[in-house]
Amino acid sequence: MDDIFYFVDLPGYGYSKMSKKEQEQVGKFIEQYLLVRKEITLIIFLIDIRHSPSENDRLMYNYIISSGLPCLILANKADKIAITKVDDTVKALQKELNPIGDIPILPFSSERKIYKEDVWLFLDNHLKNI
Ligand SMILES: Nc1nc2c(ncn2[C@@H]2O[C@H](COP(=O)(O)OP(=O)(O)OP(=O)(O)O)[C@@H](O)[C@H]2O)c(=O)[nH]1
Ligand SMILES: [Mg+2]
Repeated sequence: MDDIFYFVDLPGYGYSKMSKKEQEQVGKFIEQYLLVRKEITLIIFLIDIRHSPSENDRLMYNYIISSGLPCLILANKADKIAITKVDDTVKALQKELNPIGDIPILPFSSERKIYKEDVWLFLDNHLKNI
């Protein structure tokens, strides 16, 4: 992005139709990548705003925490719920996943521009402080 930083999209576990063996290989790759790549300054972890964190979400969340890397959680697909419910839903997710509140959760939607602004603000701020 503007020769300043990279977004690196890692494979997820949601929609990917992989065999068990492939999943294991991908898991090892991600583990290695997060361990070896010293330039990583932030993990952006996308979850679905419509559901309580799944078992996989919790595994991934715990893994990210144990990596010690800074993390921003995005509650994605915010366009799929009523706009009036977004703030309370994000608060509920925060309580469920990170009650201490040291890992921020922001609403997001690939479809709605309104949620992008706060994410850019967060990223600007984060990049300024590393
Ligand atoms: N309505 C809506 N649909 C979305 C949003 N984000 C992603 N999707 C849809 O969700 C599906 C999966 O999106 P992907 O971007 O492939 O999800 P992913 O997390 O990268 O999937 P994996 O990497 O395979 O785990 C697609 O059909 C997208 O169009 C969103 O903010 N709103
Ligand atoms: Mg993907």
